[in-house]
Order: sequence, then C-alpha cells, then structure tokens
Amino acid sequence: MTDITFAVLGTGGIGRRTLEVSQHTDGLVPVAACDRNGIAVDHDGLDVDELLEATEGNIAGDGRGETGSSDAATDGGVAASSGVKQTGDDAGIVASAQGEPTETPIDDVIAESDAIDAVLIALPNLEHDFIPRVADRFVEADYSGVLVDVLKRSRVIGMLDEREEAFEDAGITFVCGAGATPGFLTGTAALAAQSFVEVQEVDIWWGVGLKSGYEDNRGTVREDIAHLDGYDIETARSLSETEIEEIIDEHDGVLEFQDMEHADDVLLERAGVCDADDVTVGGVLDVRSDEKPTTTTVSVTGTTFDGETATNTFQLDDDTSMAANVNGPALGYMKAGVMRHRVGDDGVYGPTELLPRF
Ligand code: IKT
Repeated sequence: MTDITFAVLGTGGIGRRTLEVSQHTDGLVPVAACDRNGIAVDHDGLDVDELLEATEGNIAGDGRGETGSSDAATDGGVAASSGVKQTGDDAGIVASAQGEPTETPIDDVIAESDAIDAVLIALPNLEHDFIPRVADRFVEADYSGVLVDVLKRSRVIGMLDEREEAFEDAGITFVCGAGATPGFLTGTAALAAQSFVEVQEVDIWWGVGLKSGYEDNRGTVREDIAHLDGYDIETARSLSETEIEEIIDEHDGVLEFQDMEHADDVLLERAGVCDADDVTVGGVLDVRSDEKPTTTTVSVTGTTFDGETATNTFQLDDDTSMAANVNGPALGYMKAGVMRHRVGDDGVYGPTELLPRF
C-alpha cells in the first residue's frame, strides 16, 4: 500500500493524539491540520512534534471557546485570528511555526484536498448534524477521498446514510463512528457475535481514567455530560467551564453513565447482529485518576446453533489508555477506508463493515 496522506480537522484531544499516534504507524503522512483559528499544511509531512508542542493547552482546537460549540470551525472562526500570529492558550495552530491564521480553516483544508487521501473529522459533535454538514462541504467541493469521524450519537448515522448517494457520486468513502465506542468496541461485538445464530444482548461497559488527559479531552467530557440525568445536548453545550467543574466536584471526579446514546446500537443493527434496542452502552469516567475505574468490557449474549445460551466477552487491558483505544482504531479504520476507496468502493461504512488495518 502506498503512503496515505491525511488531514486532521480539529486539534483538541483527538486531533492531537491522532497526529501523535500516526508518528508510530507505518504508511501515514499527516499533511494538514486546522483548528478554528489556523491551518498548517506541508505536503511533505507536518512536523508533528513542533505542532503538538505549540498546541499544548489548546483552546482553539476543540471548540471550547464558544460554550462548546464547534461552529467556529465550520463558519470560519467566530474568534478568528486578526492575521497576526498569536501565542498563549487560545492561539492553537497559529502559535506553531507551521501555522497560518485563517478565517476559513475547513475551506482551506478543502482547497488542499486534491493531495489528501483522507480527512479525520476530530471535532466535537455537540450539534448532531455538525459532522454531516462538514461532510456536505467536502461533497460540494467535489472532494474524492476518505472522510473518517469518531462521532458518538446514534442519530447521526441516519443523517450520513441519507447522504450515501451524494458521497458515492463525489467519490467519498465515509467511515463513521471509528473511535473506541462506537468503533473498536462495536467491531469486537460483531466478531464476538459470530459464535451465535441469534444475539439477545450486547453490553458495552467502558472505564476511562483521565487525570493527565483531562485538559486535552474537555470536549469529550462535555459530550459525555450530556448523557447524565438532567442534561441533554443543548444544556451540556451551554455549560460554562466553571459549571462543568461544579458537576465534576459534585461527583467527586467520578461520573457514571448508563444507557448512553452511542451509535454502537444502530451500527450493530445495520450489521444484522441484533436490534438497536438490544445494545446498551455505559461506563465510568474518573477525571481525577489515570487508573481505569472499571475494566472496559464488551459482552455479547446469544444462542448457538446447538441451543446453548452463552456470553462471549472481550476486555481491554486496564493499562491501555483511552488515547490508545480511540486514536489507534481511528487510524486503523482510516487505512481500511483508503483501501476501499482505492478500489472504488465509496459510500458510508461503519466499524463492523471494515476490519481496521494495523
Ligand atoms: C469514545 O471516545 O470512543 C468514547 C469515550 C469512551 C472511550 C472508551 C475507551 C475505553 C478504554 O480505553 O478502555 C467516552 C464515551 N467519551
């Protein structure tokens, strides 16, 4: 397989860590990255170490600046740069020697996209049609290549499916839900289901310790808070950083989530494994420790051809971090998507339909 050039939209936790993981992965060349204030492009390969250093403590990268909204990146930057290089917490990519200020970061990536095999959309999806709307812009620009997202919400999958024909016409292979859950864990559920002729239940239970990764993952924590009792996407979006800290304090730093709206359900139904209603996703997030508060486990209960009812389980080691379990698969699925695209298989793929490449 020839090298894959890729771009990252967003330099929050996922964008930055994906760039970092790519440095340890054969065949991937990061050539562009953007946040809401700036863009960095080098078709020979970005200097990832420099970019990561410059975007450390980055507010511009994950949409936090506007009460968690990520529209700034799509609309061209509400808090766009004045054209002068900034430094400090809100500077983001423009603080990097490779970065240039822009008011139209996504359009600027699209302008380079002839030479980009794949684009990872690493932006929080607090407005649920946000990622589909970003994809529309690539369709409108006649981008032919791979789009990968790490979206979480079930309802977004249908919005992408509605666009399948447009993706095929443009020549886009869209790999959706390619993080940990949905993503890696959905894929393992589909494999674990192979022992059975009928699946009764899939239970995904994750544990994340996020003390040192907390700053980098504020966007994800905000998305998770939307799943707590008494909150939804809108209320979570409008929380200030102080209010989020208060919620975390009320829970002594450990947030437990039951019955999350995660797209594992519709993706497993789409794969014919079971009904979406038979899938549950929940987990525990400890933002004050790096230890996982619980072992990440996928349990698939079903009936075998010879009448046994049993539960196959798959566990992640407590020592693999969320960063490893989200960004490794995102890149593995990206590689698999590029293989599909290169043989002309465009459209929308979920994590059960592709085996991520190592
Ligand atoms: C995600 O980003 O895929 C979802 C997050 C949970 C990740 C689970 C990782 C499990 C592990 O590392 O053991 C969360 C719901 N934001």
